[in-house]
Amino acid sequence: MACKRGALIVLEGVDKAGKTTQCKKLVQTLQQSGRAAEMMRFPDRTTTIGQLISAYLEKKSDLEDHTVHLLFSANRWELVPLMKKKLEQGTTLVVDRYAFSGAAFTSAKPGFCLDWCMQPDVGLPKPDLVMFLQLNPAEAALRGQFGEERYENRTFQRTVQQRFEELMKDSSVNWQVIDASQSVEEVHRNITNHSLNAINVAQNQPLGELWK
Ligand code: 2DT
Ligand code: MG
Repeated sequence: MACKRGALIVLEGVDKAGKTTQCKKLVQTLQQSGRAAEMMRFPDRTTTIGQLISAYLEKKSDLEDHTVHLLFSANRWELVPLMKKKLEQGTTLVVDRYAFSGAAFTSAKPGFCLDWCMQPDVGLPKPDLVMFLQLNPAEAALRGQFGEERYENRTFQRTVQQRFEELMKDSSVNWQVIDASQSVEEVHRNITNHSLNAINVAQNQPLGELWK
């Protein structure tokens, strides 16, 4: 019998919501329970395309806005063969940001509509679960200053939040909103519960195509 596929689980949210911390904790918990699980993150700054994106985010280079948007998308597509292979082998993938960040961040720039921003990612492997770590701007501010990278400022993040809210209206995606203002352990418990459920459902279903 072919082995059951892993689930594609994505964590999204504005900066400071705790995505990276929670992704790591989730992978650890899944592994400790005997499940195959690995973390991925987008952008993946290790590839050739990822290095272009990284230099842009660090403000070491400037790229035209449409161009960098397409690079972020290409950075996901270049990892698709690997993602599919791992999922088929039964490994659950826990992903820090995905196409939703892609559409939310670029469409927060003047002159971009959400629909145009979504198009390059249409047909990517569809997440079985997308958890949005919800944190209001006041609470995010309590977690300290933003860093020095591009996009790390309060006005831009507010617009990004609004774009995420638009994306969450799409009921073809399994969105779960997680209250990220709770303690790290409480958030982790919540995320683990949703994930175990998604893993159970996904193993009997084919992998879907995003926004298609
Ligand atoms: P971190 O490495 O701290 O997550 O920051 N972004 C991300 C986009 O603009 N488009 C995308 O497709 C993705 C995945 C969000 C990465 C920054 O890059 C932004 C913050
Ligand atoms: Mg960041």
